[in-house]
Amino acid sequence: MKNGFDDNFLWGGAIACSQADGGFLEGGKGISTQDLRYLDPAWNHEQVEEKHHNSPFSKAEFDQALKDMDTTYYPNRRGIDFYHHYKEDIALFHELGMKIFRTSICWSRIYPNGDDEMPNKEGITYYKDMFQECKKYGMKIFATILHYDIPVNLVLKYGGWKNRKTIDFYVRYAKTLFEELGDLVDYWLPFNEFNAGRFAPWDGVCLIQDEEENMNQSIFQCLHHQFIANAKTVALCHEMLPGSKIGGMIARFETYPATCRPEDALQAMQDQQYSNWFYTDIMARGVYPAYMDRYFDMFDIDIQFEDGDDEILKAGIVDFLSFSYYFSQVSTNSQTWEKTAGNLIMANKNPYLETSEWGWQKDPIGLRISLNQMYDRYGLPIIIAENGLGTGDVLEKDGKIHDPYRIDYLKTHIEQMKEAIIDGVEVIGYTMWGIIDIVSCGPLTMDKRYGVIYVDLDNGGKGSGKRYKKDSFYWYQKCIATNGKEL
Ligand code: BGP
Repeated sequence: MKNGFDDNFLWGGAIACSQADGGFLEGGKGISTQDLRYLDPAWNHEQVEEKHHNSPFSKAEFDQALKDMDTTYYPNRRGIDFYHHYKEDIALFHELGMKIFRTSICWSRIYPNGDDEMPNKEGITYYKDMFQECKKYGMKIFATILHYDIPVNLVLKYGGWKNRKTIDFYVRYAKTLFEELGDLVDYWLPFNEFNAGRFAPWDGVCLIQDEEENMNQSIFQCLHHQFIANAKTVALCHEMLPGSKIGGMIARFETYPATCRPEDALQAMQDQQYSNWFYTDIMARGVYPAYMDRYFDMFDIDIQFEDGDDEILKAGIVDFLSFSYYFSQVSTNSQTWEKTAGNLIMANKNPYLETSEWGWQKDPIGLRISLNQMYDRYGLPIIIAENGLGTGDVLEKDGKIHDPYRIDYLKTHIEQMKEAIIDGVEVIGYTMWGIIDIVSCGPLTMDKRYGVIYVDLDNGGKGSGKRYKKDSFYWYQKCIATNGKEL
């Protein structure tokens, strides 16, 4: 029986380029869809999340965002200026003792418009330099090929993921990465949170909403194109880079029944199928699962396959699975299922769990459940690609940040990860989310900080940009140094 983390367990941290890099339009970069998410001063955080995370852009909003580019503040264009600070930040990751660094590559740095004849050399050089900086310290690289941000031109000119041509542009982009960065990257991840397309249609599938369209049909047709792109990229990686590992990822929504009534247990099972298993079944088994037929009928979804799609999916089985885990949720009762199915279900609060200031319910045991269920289902190695607590933190006058709440969150979740390993689950790595404070994805704010490293920037991008080690930095440093023994 395993008794915890083995010696080559990959302790690390994760960020995403569109939330961290900044360097907007520098180095030959084109405009990406994540550059267009703006903050209207009249909006509160929930409205920002609703407007540009949970729902697609309307055509009018999209045009407006393009028009107002120079007069409105767009947090993702500044990020935390990782683009210019990466040497300093990676030195801090090394000081932490990190074994692996997960970040995403910005498609519009490599192909500024997505359909360019040739790749942008400056973009490739940036990633070579940045990844080599990690290698200097012996860190492995866990590279997300697409973390939501596609070149805006692909949406404007081709309709983005609605158009099968985007599959070809994506696979060509991935091929260029394999050619140029294949000797530096250890773990590849084609898509961040595959199921984001369902619960965050702007982020996940970059969808522009036309009035008359059946949104569910559009979302799942886009997801099908992404499944094909994913499978083709997995097969290409196996062919071009036999020594590398390429995996799949979802946002894991561990879902409990509203009550022990059989109807509610059935509801929770279906929510797990529609929110979680649908996506990993295709990436790990290569076929659409039969239980989705009922779902597609219910929502008038008729996915258009092309000849050969079935074979492509079967040939694109991933080497590992990963997921982001922040909270668990309680399934809605069966009466409201039609409205929430497959969506982020936050309708019912779990009375046994504490809720964070951002409304996410902290459930370390839920992580252990998720790990067991995913490993039992597929038997594939698992990396926890994101886990962390987003909160407001206070920079004290003496430069310290006291974040016992974050230490408690990480400690309890790492303890349960260890229990899962003792349960027999092959967990090979943990890249804590937001290892350094970055712009939060949904609410687009610096008020929801995840890092063990504080960045002195506020929501308007103002501040010194200076980095500070929080109390949790020293805690995580000791956790890594003792390989999870001292928590
Ligand atoms: C996931 C994304 C990350 C990260 C995380 C936390 O969906 O993969 O980009 O942001 O959510 O969410 P938030 O930043 O909205 O708190």
